[in-house]
Formats: sequence, structure tokens, C-alpha cells
Amino acid sequence: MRRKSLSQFLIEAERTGDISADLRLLIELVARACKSISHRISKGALGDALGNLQTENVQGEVQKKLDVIANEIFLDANEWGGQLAALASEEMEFIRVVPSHYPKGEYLLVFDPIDGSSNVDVNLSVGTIFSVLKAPEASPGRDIREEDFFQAGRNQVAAGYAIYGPQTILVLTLGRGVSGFTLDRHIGSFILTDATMKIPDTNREFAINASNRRYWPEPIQRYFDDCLAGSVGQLAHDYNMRWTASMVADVHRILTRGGVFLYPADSRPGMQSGKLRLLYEGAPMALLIEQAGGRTWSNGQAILDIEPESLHQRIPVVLGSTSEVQLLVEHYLHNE
Ligand code: AHM
Ligand code: MG
Repeated sequence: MRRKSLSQFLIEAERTGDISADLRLLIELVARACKSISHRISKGALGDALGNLQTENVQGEVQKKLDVIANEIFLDANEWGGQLAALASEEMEFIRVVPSHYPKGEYLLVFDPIDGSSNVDVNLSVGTIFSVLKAPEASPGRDIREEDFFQAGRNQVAAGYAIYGPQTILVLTLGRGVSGFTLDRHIGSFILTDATMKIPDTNREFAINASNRRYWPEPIQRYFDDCLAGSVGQLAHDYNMRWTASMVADVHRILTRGGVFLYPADSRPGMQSGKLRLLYEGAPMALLIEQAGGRTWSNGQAILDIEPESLHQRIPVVLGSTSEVQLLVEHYLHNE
């Protein structure tokens, strides 16, 4: 059977009018950046990319060498192409307006270059998350501003991630379902290997960093305790637990075999709104989850309905199989 490459997939989407030519080219550039990051990661200690730097990012987190390398790869790969007006990254304090010597396009690119970067040094899965928004209509003399990125997740025209694990896989939504592409290293192309990813609704598996239990809100503690007791929502079920400390890896597992992922707000300093960032992590993952038939929750609403108030805003995150998120919301989180 002849398999379809990402390029063919995107050209077909352009021909059917699902995406513009510029969006097709932008996704091609994003995929190229992910290939390059995958290559750097796979070199490990041979590539001088492991370990920490002496610097902190805007979140006050110590930067890994790879955080900075991957951020540069993404900027270099994407800002020259002519499809973008500006970029925002988890690793950059301010937005980056496309320099004037490059042509300017109509899209905004948002990305987390290496998600779960603490996993890199111990050779576990990490990923890159990206999201594409439309820039507001240009008017003469008006520059792109930070507020132009403050759009609810439902406005995303594309979102996806690359997971760098035993295989490198690109998972993409253009707003009409979710597709998975595996990197064929011999030919250097992403090949369509899962045309319609749908989250199974049957799996009883939860993902949460259980070491934070004492800091969680009471409803989350109760849900977790009921999972361990096998009595969630008064239903008798054995639950399984997985936590990889890489959201990309945890979400990829849930997209593949179902389950629920939680990173709640907690009472630790700086965690009162949760840990994960709305623009770089919450919104793109929420679009993928909804497009694959799943559901999300954050402070009483779907993540895609949240209007961002700042670039690096954090939110509590619950996402996964529809029936499990529904059960959680109805039996535990309804007053939250
Ligand atoms: P990062 O983008 O700085 O790597 O942080 C986000 C990561 C997520 O991938 C993961 O779900 C979470 O942080 C793990 O946090 P913790 O170490 O508290 O378990
Ligand atoms: Mg991240």
C-alpha cells in the first residue's frame, strides 16, 4: 500500500479548501522544525544538548540547553517563510514580531519548543506543542501586539504536537479531526499512519502527579482517593495510573488508548492557577482532544472557551475521554 506523506495530506487539504496555501506552507515549516529537534534530541550526549543552562525563562524555570536550542530552531525555521506576522513561545518573555526584512503573513504561531524538558536528560519522551491563530486584520501603521494572541482556543486554525519517543510522531488537527504522522528517518518525511485518531471511551486510566496530593483542592483529592479505592462516582472499577511528567507523552497515550489527564491548581506558591500554560499547552491540546472526540475542563468551562488575559497565563487542566471527564465534572467538580 502506498502511504501518504504529510505534504500530500496538506496539498489535498488545500485543494478541498480546508486550508489556505499559506497555512499549508506554515505547517510544512513547523514539521521541518520538529524533524530538526528530533534529530538533535536523538544525538543525546553526542550532540552537546543535554543538561541545564545558568538561565531561567520567564516562568522562573531553569532552562535546559535543549529548551533554548529548540526555541532557536523553531524561530529560524518559521519566521522567514512569509506566512507569519508574529510568534510567541513559552521560552520567550515577549512576542517576536517577524523582522521587517522578511515578508509578513496573516498567521500567529504559538509554541512550546520542548515540553516536559526534565525528561530529556533521562532519555524519556518529550515533545513540541504548537498552535496557529489568525492575526487581526492589518490596518495601516498598526503593529502586531501581545493582545492579538489573546484569542480563545476555538479560534485556532491548526494545532498539534510532535512527540519524540521510540518513534517521532506528529499529531495534527486542522479543525476537522486529528491525524498522526510517523517520521520515516530514511526518507526524512512524516508519513500518515493514523488518519482519524479517536479517543477510546472505555479506558479507566488516570494521569496526575500524585506527590502533590496534599496541595490539591478537595474535589480532586476525593476523585483521586476514589480512583485508588475503585469507587469513582459510586461505580466499582479498578483504575490504572500513569504519569510521565511530559504532557505530550501523557496526552499521546490518552489519544491512543483513552483515560484522563489532570494538572489541577494547587496551594503551592505560584501554582494557584495550576502549572500548565493556556496558550502553549492547554489550548492546543484541548483542540486535539475535542477533535478526537474527547472533553476538557478548567474552572467550570471547556478550555477552548477561555479568553486569555496574558501571554504566559496558567490554568488548571482536566482532559481526556468524554465519559471520564463528564463523570469527574458531574460527581466532583460541579461546584468548582
Ligand atoms: P515544561 O513545559 O516546562 O516542560 O512543563 C510542563 C510539564 C508538562 O509536560 C507536564 O505535564 C508537567 O510539566 C509535569 O509537571 P510535574 O513535574 O510537576 O509533574
Ligand atoms: Mg511545556
